[in-house]
Amino acid sequence: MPQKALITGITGQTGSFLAKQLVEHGYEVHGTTRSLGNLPWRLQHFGITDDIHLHKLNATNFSEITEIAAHKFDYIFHLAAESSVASSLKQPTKTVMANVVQTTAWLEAIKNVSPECRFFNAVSSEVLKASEGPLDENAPRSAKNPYAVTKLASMNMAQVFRESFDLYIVNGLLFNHESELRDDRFVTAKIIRNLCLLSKDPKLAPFELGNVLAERDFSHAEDFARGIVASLHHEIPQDYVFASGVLCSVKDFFDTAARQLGFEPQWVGEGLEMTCRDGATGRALVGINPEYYRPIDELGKAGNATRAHTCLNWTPTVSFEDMIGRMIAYQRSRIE
Ligand code: GDR
Repeated sequence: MPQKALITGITGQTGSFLAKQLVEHGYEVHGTTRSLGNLPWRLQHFGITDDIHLHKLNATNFSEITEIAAHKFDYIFHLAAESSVASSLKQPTKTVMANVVQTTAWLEAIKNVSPECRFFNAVSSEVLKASEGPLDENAPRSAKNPYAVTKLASMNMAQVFRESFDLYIVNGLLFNHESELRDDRFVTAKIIRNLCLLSKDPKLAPFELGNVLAERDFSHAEDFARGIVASLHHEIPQDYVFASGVLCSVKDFFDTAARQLGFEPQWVGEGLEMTCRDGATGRALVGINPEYYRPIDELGKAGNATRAHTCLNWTPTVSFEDMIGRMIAYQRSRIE
C-alpha cells in the first residue's frame, strides 16, 4: 500500500514542489484547493496534475476539513495560508481566518478522527525576533505584522496540541524560499519578472520597489520541500528552522539578477530618492515607491538550520546564483 499524503495549499509554490517530490517517491498524493475550476498551473508545469487527488475545500468550514481528515492520511502537510505580509496588512481579519482558524480546525480534526496522522505546520521566520547572529528554534519570538501574529498563534496552537494530546506535529520555521514558481506579490519574483521585461524591451519604463535595503535569508523552495518531507520522518516530532544562514539585501538580489541579464547596475541617491541605472546605457531600471514600504520591516534575520542538518541530514543544494538563474530562465521562457 502506498503511503497517503495530503498537502493543503498544493497549488502554491512550495505545495507544488512538495507534490512533485511525493509523487516521485511513490506516495498517493492528495491536495486541497479553493476551487477545482482554477487550473493548477504549477502542477501542470511538473506534469503531475493527473497524479493528484484534488479536494475542493472552503478552508474555514470545519466540517469539510473533518471530512477530508477522515480519509486517514499518513501525513498532512499544512501549507495553505495567506502568505503575504503585505496582504495581511490590508486584510488582517481574513488572514486570521486563513492562518489561525484554519490551522486550529485541522489540528482539531486530526485529534478527533485521525490521531495517527503526522502533521506538518508551515510557520515563518517572521515569528522570530531579529538579533545578533543566525536564529534557531529557540530564538525569542516577536510578531510585527498581522501575518506574523497569525503564524505565531498557529505555531503555539500546534505545540499545545502536540504536548496535550500526544500527536506527531512539526512546525517548520521557514525563512524566505523562492523559485521560478513564485508569484510576483513577492519581491524576488517581481524583480525577476520586471528585469526580464526590461531586457526584452529597451523602451520599457523603469519599475518600482519599496525598501531595497531590507535583508532576507533566501533559499530555493525545492530544498525546503525536501526538508519538510524529512521532518515528518524523524523519530520524534519537533520544530525545525529551514534557512540558508546567509543574509542578503533586496538590492543585492536585484544586482545579482540584473548582472545575470547583462545589465551593469549602478545605484545613486538615498532613501526614497534611490534609483538604479544600467552603467552601459544610462537607462533607468528601477526607482523607489513608498507605497511598497512596510510600516515595520525587521532587518537582519538569518536562520540557523543546525537542527535540520543534524537530525534530518538536510542541507540546501541550490545556490543563490543558481536560484536566480532558474528564475530568469523560466521567466524568459514565459515572456518570449
Ligand atoms: P516576506 O517576502 O515579507 O519576507 O515574506 P516579500 O518578498 O514580500 O518581501 C521581502 C522584503 O522585500 C521588501 N520589498 C518588497 N516586497 C514586496 N513584496 N514588493 C516590493 O516591491 C518590495 N520592495 C521591497 C519587503 O519590504 C521585505 O522586506 C516571505 C513570504 O514567503 C512569507 O510567507 C514567509 O513566511 C516569509 O517570506 C519568511
